[in-house]
Amino acid sequence: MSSFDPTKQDRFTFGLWTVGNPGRDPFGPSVRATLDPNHIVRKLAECGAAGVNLHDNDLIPFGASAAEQDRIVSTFKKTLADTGMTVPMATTNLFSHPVFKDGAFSSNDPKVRAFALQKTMRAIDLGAELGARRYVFWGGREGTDADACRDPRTALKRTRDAMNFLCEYVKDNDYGMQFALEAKPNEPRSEIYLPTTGHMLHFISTLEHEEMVGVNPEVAHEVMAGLSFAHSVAQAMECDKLFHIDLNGQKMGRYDQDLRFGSEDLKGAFFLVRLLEGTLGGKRYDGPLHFDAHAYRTEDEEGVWEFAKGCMRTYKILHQKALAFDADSEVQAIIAEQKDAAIDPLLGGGYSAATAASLKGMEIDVDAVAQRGLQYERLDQLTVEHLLGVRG
Ligand code: DIG
Ligand code: MN
Ligand code: MN
Repeated sequence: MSSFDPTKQDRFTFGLWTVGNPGRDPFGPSVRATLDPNHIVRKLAECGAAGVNLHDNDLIPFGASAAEQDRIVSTFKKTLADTGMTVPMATTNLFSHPVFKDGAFSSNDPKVRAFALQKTMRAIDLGAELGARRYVFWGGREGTDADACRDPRTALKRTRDAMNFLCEYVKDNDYGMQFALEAKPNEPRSEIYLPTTGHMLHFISTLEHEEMVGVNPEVAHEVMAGLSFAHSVAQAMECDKLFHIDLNGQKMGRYDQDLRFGSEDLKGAFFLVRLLEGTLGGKRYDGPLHFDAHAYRTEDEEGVWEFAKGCMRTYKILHQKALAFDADSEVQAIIAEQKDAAIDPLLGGGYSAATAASLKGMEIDVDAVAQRGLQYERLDQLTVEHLLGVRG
């Protein structure tokens, strides 16, 4: 057993739809057979994952009878028990069926909005039955192609009404679930409402039960928006709203690639793991580490499991590198908090007229301060050398 072999304590999870992705894309059909959910659970357990996540229709075919659903769920629960795998997160597929072609909660058609609530309540029931404590909402179709189709403020109000209603549903049934909202800027719609984690964080503050609602940032989605994923996650952590996370890899300026974690921007992945694991100080993230990613279309089933193992192994390698980096005395010296006995008491302690007078009257030699070199070239070289394995 190497120190990079995943264990249940690592809290790694995969969605049924991730390793179950049959390799279909807009330019070609599936290249792999559809995998049975129970087979997926057993194989993920073998790979060292701790849990599996699901959309309702990843497990229960759309339109299945109640008897069919009971049979499927009963078999699935037995597989979970046999393998010790858990279901930390559940979600609703509100994007595949054509009825959602113009959105779900934000649709102009009240019948669609009603069906979206019905489908989500049933999926929440399923998630609760499987033990999920987090419920993700990804509004893949909540957006526009022809932007004149609705006032964007109306879309936000409809989404808020749905979130408020569903928070009440969870409270009414005492499910003890938290909601995690997942942003994406575009694809499959030209524009998706609430396109980044930052937009979601503000939206959450407008909800009736904002304490129940956080975010589920995804690497690929913030990178698609041209943003630093680690900075988006840091803002969510700083306000205690990182309720879940979707890890994967993404090239800047591409469609949503959902690549193996760490397979593209290694430095970005390193700074993310450093943040989540708290090696730089501050609170660490202790929720599920979910890989919302899939194998290349070139792969057979064996390649899919290599993909899954690679996601987890790279995360653990980067965690070890982050520990070494933040234990490096030269790194520590460069990033150490600068102290100033005269100024520190005046900053961050709030306002007073005396503090204002002291700051206004303070003599600061700005030219001397401006001349100071910050050693960031050395710091980034140290970062690169830790990543390249020649230091640490
Ligand atoms: C896409 O990134 C979305 C869907 O796969 C799912 O609804 C959500 C949960 O991870 N991510
Ligand atoms: Mn994605
Ligand atoms: Mn996702």
